[in-house]
Parts: sequence; C-alpha cells; structure tokens
Amino acid sequence: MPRYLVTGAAGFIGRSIAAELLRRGCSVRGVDSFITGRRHNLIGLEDMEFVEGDLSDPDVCERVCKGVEIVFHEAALASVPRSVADPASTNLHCVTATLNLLIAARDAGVRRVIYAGSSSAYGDTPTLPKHEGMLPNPISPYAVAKLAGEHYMRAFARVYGLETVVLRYFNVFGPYQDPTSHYSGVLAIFCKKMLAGEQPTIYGDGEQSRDFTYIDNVVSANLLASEAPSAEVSGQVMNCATGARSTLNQTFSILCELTGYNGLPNHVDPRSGDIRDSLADISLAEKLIGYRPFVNFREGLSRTVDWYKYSGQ
Ligand code: UD2
Repeated sequence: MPRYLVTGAAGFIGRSIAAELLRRGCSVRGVDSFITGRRHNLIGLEDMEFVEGDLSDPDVCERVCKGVEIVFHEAALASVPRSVADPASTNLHCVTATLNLLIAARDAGVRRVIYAGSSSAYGDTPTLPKHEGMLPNPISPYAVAKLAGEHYMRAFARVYGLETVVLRYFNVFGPYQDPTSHYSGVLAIFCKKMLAGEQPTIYGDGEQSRDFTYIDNVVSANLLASEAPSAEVSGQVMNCATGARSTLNQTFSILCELTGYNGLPNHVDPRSGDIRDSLADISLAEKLIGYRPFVNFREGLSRTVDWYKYSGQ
C-alpha cells in the first residue's frame, strides 16, 4: 500500500511533489480528474500508482485514501477569473472535494493531511507583509473556496484528531505549469508567449505586485510539513512564499532579458477579483517547520524560462 497520496497529481504542484517523493524512494499514489491536470505531466512518474477520478465523488475519495498515511491535497480549480466566471464549479472542486477527502481520510485512518492554501485568503488589505495573524478577507469566489478548505482542515484537526497542516501558497510558478489556458498563472503565460515572440497582456497598469514562489521551495515546504512533529504543526496555517515581491512590470522586464523578447506588453483593463499587492511574512513557517526558500525569484524565473524553452511545452 502506498504511504503517500498526492491529489491533483497530474497538475503542476502535485506532480512536482510526487516526483520528489518518488526520487526519495517513497511509495506514492496519485489521483487526478484531468479537469485541469495534464496527462503528459505524469511522464516520469511511472512508479506512482495512479487513479483517475474526481474528488467531488466520495467513492473516489474512499478508494484513494485506503492504506495511506499522509495526504498532500493539491487538487483544486486554481484560478481567480475562473471562479468569477463559474463560482459553483470552483466550490464543487475546492470545497466539496476537500470535505469529501477529509471525511475519507478520517475514516481510513490517515494520519496527516497537508493542504494547498492560497494567499488569496488575505484579500486586498493594504497591510504588507501578510502574516497569519491577520483576519482573512477573501474577495473572489476562489479565495472563499480555498479559505473554506483551510477552515475544514482546522476543524478536522480539532474535532477528529486528524493532523492537518495548511500551507498558504503565494503565486507558485515553475516547470510543468500549464501555459495554455487563459486561466493559467501569469508567469507560465508570459514565458510561453514571450519565447514565441508573442505580445503578453498585462491587466491594469502592471504595478500590481506578487510574492512569486518557485516550485522547488513549495515542494520542500510540503516535505518539511509532512515530517514536522504533530505538536508543532497540527491545526496550523502558515505562509509558503519567497518573502519578496515583484511588480508585473518588473517581471516583464526580467523576462525580456531571459527570453529575448523585445516588444511591449499590451495593457488592458484590470481583472475583476484581482488583488493589488501581495507579500508574505514567512517567519512562522521558518519557526514551525524550518522552511527557507532556497531558490530566489530571478533564479526560479531563469530555470522556468529554460524549461519552457527546452521541454517544448
Ligand atoms: C491567486 C493567488 C495565488 C494562487 C492563484 C491560483 C493572490 C495574491 N494570489 O493568484 O496564491 O492561489 O490565485 O490561481 O490572490 N495577469 C496579467 N496577464 C495575464 C495573466 C494574469 O496581467 O495574462 C495578472 C493578473 O491580473 C494578476 C497577476 O497577473 O494581477 C497574477 O495573476 P495570476 O492569475 O497569475 O495569479 P493571482 O494573483 O490571481
């Protein structure tokens, strides 16, 4: 029986966690519905037991939790604009699916669930950096849905004694992120377009900022969260980020250097549901699990551009 379950294993973050677990010789089961996950992300994960299924179906949750000790719950419909266009689907695949998974995990005797939270929980408050003691203030249906999942994690820790850890991710990017949907993360879209010599679109003036976080940092945070003593981490919520921010305009300039693109961006109206600025205080994760981002933004961008260039994706 596999010891680890990764949900959303054909998605960008899930496949990256699964790959690292396999590299460490762990036995891993993955589940994905392929709503946003991609079959070719499973290439290289042949040693993983894979189940195709949708976590909004409780039977799928029951099946995949069987015999597992630790769950990395990465499956979600991750996009603010997608949730604005279709809040019910976001609720189904983020909230209902998470609740189903928690119930199945509890019933199967899973020891710990690590949950992919989102920095969107903080909303558009002016205070920077965002720290976990701040009152959540979600402004998009996506942010509400991801925050609801966090609350379920804490409630299941409290009420049923399931160990749960929430990592609030700040704009994760890197290899394997899907660049093909207009709901994709901005850096995946920009890398793909600019390498192809196509003009990227910036919503608004480009002065909005993000704490962009390279995937390897996020994978390491997950493994640390899985290994930390229960008394330190169970029921906790902690930021997972770089702890530095860049505006989209600055990011565009760096990408011009890295990709050789020499055009201008196309500025259009700001996007509905968007947050202006985002920056994390990462001291809690450092204290509780020893997390430190070891790949900075620029190095991460450079690796990401190289990956899109040479992988043909
Ligand atoms: C939110 C969360 C992030 C994660 C993500 C999942 C915040 C601060 N961050 O990311 O942690 O949960 O959702 O999807 O809430 N943009 C352009 N051009 C494009 C695409 C995007 O200008 O072609 C802009 C967009 O308007 C936004 C910024 O780039 O201001 C980042 O957008 P995104 O969709 O990559 O991520 P975001 O911040 O909604």
